[in-house]
Amino acid sequence: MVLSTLTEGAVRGLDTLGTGLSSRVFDTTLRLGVTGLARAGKTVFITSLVANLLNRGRMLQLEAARAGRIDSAYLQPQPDDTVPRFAYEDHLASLTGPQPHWPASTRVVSELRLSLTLRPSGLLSGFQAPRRLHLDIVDYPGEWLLDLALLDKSYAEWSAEVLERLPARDVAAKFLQVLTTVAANEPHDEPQAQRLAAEFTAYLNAARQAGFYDCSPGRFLLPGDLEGSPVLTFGPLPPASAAPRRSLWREMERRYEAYKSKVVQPFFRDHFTRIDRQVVLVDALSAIHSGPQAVEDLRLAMGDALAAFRPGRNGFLTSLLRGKRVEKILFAATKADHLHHLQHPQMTAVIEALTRDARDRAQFAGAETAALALASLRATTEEMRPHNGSELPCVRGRLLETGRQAAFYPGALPEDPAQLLAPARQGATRWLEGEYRAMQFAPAALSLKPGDGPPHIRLDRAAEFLIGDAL
Ligand SMILES: Nc1nc2c(ncn2[C@@H]2O[C@H](COP(=O)(O)OP(=O)(O)OP(=O)(O)O)[C@@H](O)[C@H]2O)c(=O)[nH]1
Ligand SMILES: [Mg+2]
Repeated sequence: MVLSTLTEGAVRGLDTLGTGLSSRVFDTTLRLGVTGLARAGKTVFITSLVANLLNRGRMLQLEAARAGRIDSAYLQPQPDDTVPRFAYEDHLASLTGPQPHWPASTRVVSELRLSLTLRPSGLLSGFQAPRRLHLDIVDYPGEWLLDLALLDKSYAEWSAEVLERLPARDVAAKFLQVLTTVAANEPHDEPQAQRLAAEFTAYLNAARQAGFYDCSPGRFLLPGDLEGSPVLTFGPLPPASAAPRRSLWREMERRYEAYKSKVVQPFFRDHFTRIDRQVVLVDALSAIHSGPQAVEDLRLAMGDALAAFRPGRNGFLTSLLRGKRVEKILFAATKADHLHHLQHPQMTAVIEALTRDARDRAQFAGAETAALALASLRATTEEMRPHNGSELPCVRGRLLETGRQAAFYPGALPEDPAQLLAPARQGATRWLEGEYRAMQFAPAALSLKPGDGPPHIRLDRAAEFLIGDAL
């Protein structure tokens, strides 16, 4: 029975399903982590997934929904009292309200519990009690995974690595200039520390804007309620082997260590190690649009972030996990509604290639993995448009900037993703073969039939892979 694969199984006597009979309901809990780098599409994914599990009319590829095994679905108070609740109702209202708009960027980890009551199936179903699955969905920034690597690095090592990257980046010029004015061996002076940290944070944000993904420490970009606190008030300094006590260098080193023990370790202990299933969202199209360097950067960042899923390398994580591991990982290229479905296979090939190294390693660690292209909320329709005697597969939607309807062709994605990834690895600065355009669409105004969730592409397949075996 499926129960054996789940993490927590409990049998509780409950009066449910409105039968008036005191049925014994099997309760199981599954924790689904949803992550991805900034703007990858986490919030829209969770909102649409929950809306489509509550109203399952568009979830035909989710076998349990198609077969009618899901009796009911409802939101419940989550088990963790100190984690902010995922603002499902607000996000859904922005996406499906009378003036639909994308939800605001989110800055913290958040959580939501969706409970599903399930009808027993199979030969003995008449004798079996109904089951209930609590799906705890946890939204956390992918940047926080990158911080795992810090646990193995001393302040001097981390500083050296960061400083080595900077001279090649225009966005680092101001920080490097400030660095020349800082006396690392002099006694620590708080205004100086703050200036250094502020410039370093500004650099990280600018780097992120410019399409670089290796922007760690992750909490500098998403400080939440730690903003301004000493654990986020440090920056890299060149080596100072004989830095005296109470010097700026020593204080920066102390804060870096505090960041590791007070920010990074608690995240892995309290959130990461409890995840059973994981979806990693990737906005591959935006990276392709930004150019080869962004694609290569994305590939490297994915590799680093996913190192967390093969914990053997990291002593701290191994000891926390004690043999437990994530059972399934789905890599999903988001916003597939920017492409006509004729181009979806190419998009899937790109996401497979981008995450191949990481997937091979995660598989090695025992997790089942899959990759697909999806749109959490479909904002476009498809159309073929004549072009130079042939037909171009386009998508049509309302442009975010102007509000006008427009048809859009993003460019021909190659059949072989190596045509994108190889030049990116070799350091090309622009695509030779083709041009890729990106366009932002606004969510479309919807009139949903009763029983239907918001329109999507392959969200049901994603759900089938992630939780289908538990339903
Ligand atoms: N067309 C389309 N655009 C999408 C879809 N999902 C996300 N987007 C776009 O991507 C942007 C980011 O989506 P979010 O869900 O807010 O991404 P996030 O990962 O939660 O972002 P942060 O909270 O800032 O890290 C949205 O504002 C939309 O512009 C989709 O299914 N279709
Ligand atoms: Mg978000």
